[in-house]
Amino acid sequence: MKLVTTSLAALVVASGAAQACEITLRSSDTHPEGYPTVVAVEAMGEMLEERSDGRICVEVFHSAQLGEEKDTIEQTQLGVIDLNRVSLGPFNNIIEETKVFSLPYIFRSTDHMHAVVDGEVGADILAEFSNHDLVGLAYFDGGSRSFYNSKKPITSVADIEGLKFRVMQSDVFVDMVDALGGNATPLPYGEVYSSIQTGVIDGAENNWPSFESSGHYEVAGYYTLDQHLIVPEVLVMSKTKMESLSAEDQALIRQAAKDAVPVMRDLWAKREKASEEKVRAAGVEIVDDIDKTPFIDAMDVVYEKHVTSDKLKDLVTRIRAVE
Ligand code: GTR
Repeated sequence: MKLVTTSLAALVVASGAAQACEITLRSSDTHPEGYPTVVAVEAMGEMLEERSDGRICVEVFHSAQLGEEKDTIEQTQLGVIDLNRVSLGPFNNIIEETKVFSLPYIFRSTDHMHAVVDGEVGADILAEFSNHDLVGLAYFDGGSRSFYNSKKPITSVADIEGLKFRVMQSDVFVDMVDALGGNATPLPYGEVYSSIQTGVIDGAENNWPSFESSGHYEVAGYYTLDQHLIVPEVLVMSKTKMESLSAEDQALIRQAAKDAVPVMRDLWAKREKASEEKVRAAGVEIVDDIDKTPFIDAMDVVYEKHVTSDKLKDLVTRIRAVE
């Protein structure tokens, strides 16, 4: 009996080895292991592996192992990286249409953002990636972003005056901080912690999970929930890589990416709460009763500067019309 069990186990191992991945998609993420975006792409990989009988696998390189977002986007366009989970922000200077999702206060809530990205506008913007050597596969959550800094609690727009904030590498965000009276410094995510620590910048802006997982809360003890941005994130694929695969495999990848979205949303909601608890417990001073109206009003200049073409104007109108 023992013999049979052993040989069965050996058979399972052997067949596992025989079905080694024929295609391994290398995927980039700036976030650490266990972060919702990382886990969601791993979940997508598990679905793909199962549905392709072990032929297609995904290997997630977390913690910016493959580089900072701006560089990994270029590498994905070149086909050096196969999959990339990134914020839409760093795409703004490359794919104009993505700007509309990076406009301050464009989304009324996370539910509104979900309704937009899950609908026609979301599909239209995802389709734009194919004009830039990429395939847009799915939208992930990026929560709402707010300002944090090492100097003082921000209780009104006036408090932002003269403070230096890191922003993602997009002109929209530079203009957003300028419009509030602050100074914007576009920097890669990985440089934010040390830049705050050494006083090169006073702060940055992000959502609860990023503020927490990056450790920025350790060096920036004031967080004001002005929620100026809800920027969706995207999972993109190299177009060259996608087109090198059979139609069946392409469909499997698209479907697995879609199926990873609810997994992601569930993980995100849980992590937002856990990160908030951790940051509050660490003693960060949180301003959560800020009057957002003056912040919203100050953004008119950002819209005037960036929403100039009929195409973008139309997209903004369509986003606002979504219930
Ligand atoms: C995070 C986002 C990352 C990255 C980062 C940043 O919220 O998930 O993709 O864009 O912000 O500020 O650079």
